[in-house]
Amino acid sequence: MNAAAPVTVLGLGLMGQALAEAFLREGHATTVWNRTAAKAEPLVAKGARLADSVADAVAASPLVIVCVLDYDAVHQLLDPVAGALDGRVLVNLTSGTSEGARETARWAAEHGAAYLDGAILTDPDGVGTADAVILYSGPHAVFEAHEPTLGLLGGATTHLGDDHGLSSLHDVAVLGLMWGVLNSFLQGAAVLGAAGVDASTFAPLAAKSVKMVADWVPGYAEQIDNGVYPAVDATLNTHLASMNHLVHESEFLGVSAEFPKLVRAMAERSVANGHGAEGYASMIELFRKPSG
Ligand code: FVH
Repeated sequence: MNAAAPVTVLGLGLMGQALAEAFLREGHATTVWNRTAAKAEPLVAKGARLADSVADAVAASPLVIVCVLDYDAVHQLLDPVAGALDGRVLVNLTSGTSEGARETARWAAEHGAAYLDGAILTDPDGVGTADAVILYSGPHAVFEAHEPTLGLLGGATTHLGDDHGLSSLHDVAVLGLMWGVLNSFLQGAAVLGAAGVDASTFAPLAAKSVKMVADWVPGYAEQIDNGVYPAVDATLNTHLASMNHLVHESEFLGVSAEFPKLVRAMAERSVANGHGAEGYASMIELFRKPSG
C-alpha cells in the first residue's frame, strides 16, 4: 500500500479531528465526514475534502477509519451504507468491548469489508507523536498492508493478533489500571488533605511510588503466569495490616474509607482462602472468578 494512499476519516470529534490532521500532515488525500458538518471546517482549511454523505466518504478511499462515540454510533452511521463497504478496509478506532469488536467484524465480513479493530491509548494531542500507543487487532495481513498509513497515527503501533476483540480487551485492562492508580492517588490526597497537606505537595512522592510499583509488574506477572506467589516484597498478611492503617486513618480524619475498605475486604478473603503467607500477586485468584 502506497504510504500516501487516500484515507477517509468518519467522525470528527476531538479524536477524529486529530486522526485526520495526522494524515493531512503527511500529505495523504484525506476525505472526512461528520454528523455535525461544521466540525470539518478546520480540516477543510488544511486540505481535507468534506464528503457530502457517509456513502461518498466510504467510496473515496480504500482505507476507511471510523472514530465516533461508541459502537451504536458506528452502526447508526455505517449500517445504511453497508453495501458501499464492499472491498474496503474498515478500521474502527472507537472504544468498545471485545464482543462489540467481534460482532462488528462479522458484520463487516458479511458486507465484503476487511476489518481491523483498534484502541487508542493516547489523547488527541498525542496522536501522530512517538509517544502515542494505538493497538490493533484483526487479520495480520490487513494490518501489514496498511501499517505505513496507520503508523502515522502513533509511535508504538502494535498488532495484537487476529482476534478482533484483543484491542478492546487490552484497552479496558489499561483503563482499569489507570483508574486503580488514580483512585489510590485520590485516597492519599484526601487523607493528606484532611491533615493540611495539599495534593501538589503529595504529587512527587505519589509519582515516585507509582514508578516503584510499576517496576514490580514484570515480577508479579511471572508469578501469575507460573501460578506460584512467593512473598518477595511483603506477605499478604503484612499488606492487610497496612490496609487496616489506611482504613483507620481515613475514618479518623473523616474522609471516605469506601475504597480502602473494598481493597481490604478482598485481601481478607484472600487470606481466609489461605494466601496470607504468600505475596500480593496471589490475589489474582480472587480476580479470576466472579465474587459472591
Ligand atoms: N478523546 C480522547 O482522549 C479519547 C482517547 C481514548 C479513545 N477515545 C475514544 O475515541 C472515540 C471518540 O472520542 P472523541 O474524544 O472524539 O469524542 P467526541 O469529541 O465526543 O466525539 C464523538 C464523535 O462521535 C460522533 N457521534 C456520536 N454519536 C453519533 C451518531 N449516533 N452518529 C454519528 N456520529 C455520532 C460525534 O458526532 P457529532 O456529535 O460531532 O455530530 C463526534 O464526531 C470514543 O470511542 C472514545 O472513547 C478518545
